[in-house]
Amino acid sequence: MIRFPQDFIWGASTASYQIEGAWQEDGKGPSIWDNFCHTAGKIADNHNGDEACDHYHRYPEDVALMRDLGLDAYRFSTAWTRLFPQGRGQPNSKGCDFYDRLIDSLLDVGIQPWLCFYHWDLPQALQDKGGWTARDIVYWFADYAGYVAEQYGDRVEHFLMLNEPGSVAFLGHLLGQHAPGLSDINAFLAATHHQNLAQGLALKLLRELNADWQLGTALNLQPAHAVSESEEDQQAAKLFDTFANRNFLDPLLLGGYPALSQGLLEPYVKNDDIAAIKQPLNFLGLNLYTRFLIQANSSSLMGISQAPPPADAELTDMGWEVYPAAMYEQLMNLKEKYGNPAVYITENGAAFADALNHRGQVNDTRRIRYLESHLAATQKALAQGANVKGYFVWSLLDNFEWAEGYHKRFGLVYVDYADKQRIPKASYTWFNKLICKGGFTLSQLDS
Ligand code: GCO
Repeated sequence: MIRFPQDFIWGASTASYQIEGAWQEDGKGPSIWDNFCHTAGKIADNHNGDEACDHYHRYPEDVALMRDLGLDAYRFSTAWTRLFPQGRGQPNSKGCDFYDRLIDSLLDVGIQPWLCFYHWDLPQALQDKGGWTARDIVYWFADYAGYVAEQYGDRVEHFLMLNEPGSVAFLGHLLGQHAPGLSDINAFLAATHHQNLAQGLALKLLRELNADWQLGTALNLQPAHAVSESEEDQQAAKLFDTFANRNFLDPLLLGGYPALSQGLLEPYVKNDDIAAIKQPLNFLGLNLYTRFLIQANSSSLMGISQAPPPADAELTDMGWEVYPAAMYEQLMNLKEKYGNPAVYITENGAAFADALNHRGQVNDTRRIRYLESHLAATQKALAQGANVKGYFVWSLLDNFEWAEGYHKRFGLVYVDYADKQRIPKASYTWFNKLICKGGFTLSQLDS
């Protein structure tokens, strides 16, 4: 039996734009994702989050699903433009009321609300002023986070500043695959530094507002492995790890950018920015799905590119290699090189081509096997002293998977997007049993 500590926190994660829908309801303003999706050709089959899972109206049903799942905690994000339609200025009371209702519903069934201030849906009005490339955003974000914390901090104890600033910088400002759809090295570097700085200001402000709040942030930290032993590929992997992982980990936990990136980031770093970024955390959120194989590639923007997984690798529906050792590797890396901070795995899960069988059920044995293998790797790191305090599966519900639209299903609960019906999958039942038992025995599941 693979067991976890009695006080280990079991949760599930979602994000506002991916599940809420109601994109214009009750005074909500447009976000960059609303506009990105409404731009033809950006998203698979021009899908968008206008309705998503309609969580805005169906949250009571979703909270009941969380209750029956036996969750200790639920990680969600607030939509900045539901609270501040123009990003700043007068708060929108109806938007605020939604999160009041959601939080109260969670507390009513004994589930801890874990609130993330930012899961990518920046107000378009702030993007029009430069968004993450404008240094003033650090103040706009801190003001927003301070307001939200004061609004809900009487009932919410755990706050996450950002979700995956690395993805925002890379996908949204360098590769152009995510909103705001920029492909510019300077935008990438500015977004990297300004998110770090905004996070630091918000952490400092919240710490001053209430020393009892548990403050953290969620970083995507996929290990980067060189595709070959060649010097070029080894260097490429180191460069990728620097810009995707260490540029967010090191200033926050070690108090400085890695040597490889200092020169490029230097134009954006002013005065005592580094000291402002390095703020004490109560926990670090780790979002981990796979590893990346990296190769040198002279024709690509930074001379590096991702290599395809090994021919014999098992892949998820996203084309990501199923590589549970990445979880062990990253948890031990945080233990050995970053002071063994308290870590909650705030995202881990997999997309598979889930379909209803003739009995209207989803027998997602591949997802169960994926979760088991990654939890076994987690438990192995725990047993070797990694300070892992909890695990949030991505995701509670199938939802809008960014550029892939609704084609990729990560949920423990299947969503029929035609009528928004929720159907718990076999992995939902499996996760409930795991939570009840505090562990699991590796299933002898057929594939
Ligand atoms: C991320 C985001 C989630 C994704 C999930 C699957 O980690 O990219 O936090 O919004 O949906 O990771 O890609």
